[in-house]
Amino acid sequence: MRTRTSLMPPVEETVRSIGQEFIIDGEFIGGSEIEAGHINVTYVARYLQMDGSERRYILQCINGYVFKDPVAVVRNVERVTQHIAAKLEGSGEQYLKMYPARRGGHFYEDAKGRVWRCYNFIEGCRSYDVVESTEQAYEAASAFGRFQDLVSDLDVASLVETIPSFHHTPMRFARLMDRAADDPIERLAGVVEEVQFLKDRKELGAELVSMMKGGLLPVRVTHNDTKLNNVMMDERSGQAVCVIDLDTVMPGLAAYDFGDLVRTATSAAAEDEQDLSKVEMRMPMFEALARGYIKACPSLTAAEIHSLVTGCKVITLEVAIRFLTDYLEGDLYFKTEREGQNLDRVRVQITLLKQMEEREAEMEEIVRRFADSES
Ligand code: ADP
Ligand code: GN1
Ligand code: MG
Repeated sequence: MRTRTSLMPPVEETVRSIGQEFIIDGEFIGGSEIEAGHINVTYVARYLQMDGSERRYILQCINGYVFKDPVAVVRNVERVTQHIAAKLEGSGEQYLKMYPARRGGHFYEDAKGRVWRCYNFIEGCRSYDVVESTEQAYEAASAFGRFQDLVSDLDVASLVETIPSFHHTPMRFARLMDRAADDPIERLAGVVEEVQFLKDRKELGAELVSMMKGGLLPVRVTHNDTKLNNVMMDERSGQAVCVIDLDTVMPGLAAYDFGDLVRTATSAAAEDEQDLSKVEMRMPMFEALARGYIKACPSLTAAEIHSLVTGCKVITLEVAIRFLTDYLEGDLYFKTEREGQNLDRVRVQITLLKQMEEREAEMEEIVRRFADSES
């Protein structure tokens, strides 16, 4: 005899069966996939509550190719979410929390060894892939600055490096050079110009790492993946509500977080835009980001503030290197929907980096102005 649930579409059936592994309230009424994000597989699950209302949860399968130790990722996220919850409990604000699994802990490992976790759904919000206004840029920067401030008293040693050397740009560069040398799937011929552009910036790639090694920049708990679409914004008021995607929260530099935010929240073009004339480093957006970030994170030192513009260039370079490496390796790391998408992403980053280089003095001037007004 066929059960009722086996007639469900495959996605619904997956969501229902994974949802059963967590201690969450209500009766399952539906589920669907969320396409945003390049790394994990993310589902939203809907549950009917006793009082007739509906509650949503996020069920997420941690990418085992990207995170070699997904259980360590869950442990880090436990530490960070508990640290933040202790500060925000009772405030009325929405913050991220993981639900316990029936078999203990905050994760479920399925028969294929994939690790799943369950989060509360941040309600009344949405995330954006492309920034729409300076107000939105300001909100996103305030949210990431505030996040950094909330975890500034969390011991860096209590977190493991979920991806070792994640922002070690010279190591990323070396891997790209290796792939350019062995050209495993014969894609090099089509990207010679891009490889050369990145090669010419080898020294830039080493700047933050050497400042960190020289003790010039403090290592703190950072988010490390501060893309615009990793902050949930209130659908009505437009205010930033909650920072998500905590898988790479680990020891890092403020410049990484500010840099990635600027990379993703200044241009009007999507990260994989094919019409490069749309890619633009818009100074009003940059200004709003610098203002929001510096204001929300008063613990930034003068040296950290001074490193922010370098962070923008280094992170944009680093992400270009990573996209190109993945393209040469056969698109194994970042989710892609079409052939050449990683290469399109590379070209957008290169275009953006060229503009940052041209406008560097202007960017420095803006940062200086906000730093002075906050001190
Ligand atoms: P990835 O690592 O693949 O980027 P994310 O954790 O960023 O995964 O999740 C992908 C998308 O799912 C986000 O951009 C957001 O739109 C949505 N999402 C993730 N977590 C939540 C949440 N707790 N509440 C609401 N939406 C969420
Ligand atoms: C990935 O997970 P997501 O989509 O927020 C990646 C980031 C890259 C970004 C580029 C764990 O971010 O490092 O900057 O894609 N996350 C991981 O869009 O590698
Ligand atoms: Mg994400």
